[in-house]
Amino acid sequence: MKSKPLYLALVLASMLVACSSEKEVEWAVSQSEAQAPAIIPQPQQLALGEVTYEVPSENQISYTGEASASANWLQELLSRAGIAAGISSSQTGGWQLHLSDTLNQLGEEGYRLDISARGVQIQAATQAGLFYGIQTLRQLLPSALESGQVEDKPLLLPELSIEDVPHYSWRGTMVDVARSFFDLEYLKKHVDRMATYKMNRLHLHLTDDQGWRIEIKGWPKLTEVGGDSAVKDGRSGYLTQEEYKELQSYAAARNIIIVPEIDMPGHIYAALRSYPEELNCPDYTNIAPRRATPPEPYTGTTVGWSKFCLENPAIYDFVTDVIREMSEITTGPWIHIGGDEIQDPRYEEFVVKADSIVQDFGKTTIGWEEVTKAEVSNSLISQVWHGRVESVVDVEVIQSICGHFYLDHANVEGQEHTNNWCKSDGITLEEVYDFRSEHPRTLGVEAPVWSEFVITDERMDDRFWPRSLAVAEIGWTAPEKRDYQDFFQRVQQQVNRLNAMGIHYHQTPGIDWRQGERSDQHNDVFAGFMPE
Ligand code: TNX
Repeated sequence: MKSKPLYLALVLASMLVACSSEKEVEWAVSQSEAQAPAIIPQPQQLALGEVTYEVPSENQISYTGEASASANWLQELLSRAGIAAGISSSQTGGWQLHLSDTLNQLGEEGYRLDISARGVQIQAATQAGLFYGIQTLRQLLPSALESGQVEDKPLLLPELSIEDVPHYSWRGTMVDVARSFFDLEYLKKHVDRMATYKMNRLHLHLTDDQGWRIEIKGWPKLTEVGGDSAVKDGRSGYLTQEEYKELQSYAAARNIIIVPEIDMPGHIYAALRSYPEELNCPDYTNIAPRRATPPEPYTGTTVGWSKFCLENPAIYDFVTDVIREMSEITTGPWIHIGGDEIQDPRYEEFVVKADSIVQDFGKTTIGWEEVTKAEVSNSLISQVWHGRVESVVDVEVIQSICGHFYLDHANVEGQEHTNNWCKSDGITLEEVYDFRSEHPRTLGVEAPVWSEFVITDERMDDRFWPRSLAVAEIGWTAPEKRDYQDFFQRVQQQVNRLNAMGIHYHQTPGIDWRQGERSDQHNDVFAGFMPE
């Protein structure tokens, strides 16, 4: 152990002599990371000690309970820091993972992290809690680890004690893969990044007028025909069920649950085009105004003009088959039925039936807030996006209110290729951060990126980052602990990590983005890793 004054003096001295050498400047930066943790999302309680723990050369990870997967994660993190550590289930070892249901006060996802002269201990009641303790530890290590650059010098950790429990259980993002397709590789990257900041729900908007992106074995033309189109200049394609399941396992290992959305009864042209006979009314009266007629694809961006032929009972066979297959391949408890932006006298009847079909397959329904105009079951979860629907049911809500969370809107006023219907001057980092929920039944928050104009991976990165850092903190940190100025400072201290990770973030004005060079590839300490 080094005492703090001595340690500070060393850092300062190295900074003074470092100006001549870039390598030593980096040294000072990463040491100060160890000294002043700038964690996002902000932990609920953090007590910083006086001293710094120097990781010894011999290391051992020990675990209790069913924590062997967590031991694998920690071993991987340490090995990326150049530290070889064995794993044992004894109680000795400088790295201890303690899983026990006597820690129930930490809830489903909370953890305690203690770093002292005796070593590092993470405790939780669940694997998810241990995973998040490890993510916090990761943020205490030099960001260069993300890109695999092990520095040849002792690893220092600050003496501290953290007790941390999330404010909301739902901390999500949504990727619209329907207007423009995003493939398995991109979605895994996105999952890696979400996990770093303790986000836990990935909603996939799988279907819309422009494309159908999930294989349904009983209705193969959905992807053969409907998967082969996209918004103008966008990417077509689809996920096979195998790819969907692979993403789902990859995400589950990182405590992220996939929430699949099949948007119905509107936003459905890709399906109408794939099965024109089965799903349309005679003369296509269900497509109005007629923006496209099967077999033409639709490549525009207008919404609200297509729907199923709701008076045709056969559409319910289709809906049942699709929801059955989605339920079979989905391990999470939810199926999202969309339900937005459509007028029809039979709309409410449809939504009530679709909700009950989802429940028949053992899942819980989510819908965009319009579905609460209908007498749906009280287990349904409403996703609020404009806040104008007067709900006739008392249900839990996910907050995606567009003026804070629609990240397809501009980062700064006038940014090209953005939607602007909700807020014409864009949504700044601070405006995202300022969200506070007044709804007593708020499950949490979710930020969508719609892909009418987001047709490349770089643009998707640009819309999500750094604003997702604000979403992550709103989701995790108690409202009374949130402070924008403090958050902003911590974002500044994440820059070198975002750069090392190769995220194509938006260069939000006011932040100095020049710390380290942005890697030109996806890096993540845990990229591709799966515990045994
Ligand atoms: C509204 S939000 C939509 C989407 C668009 C988005 C563009 C919602 C349920 N519907 O269809 O892509 O605005 O910002």
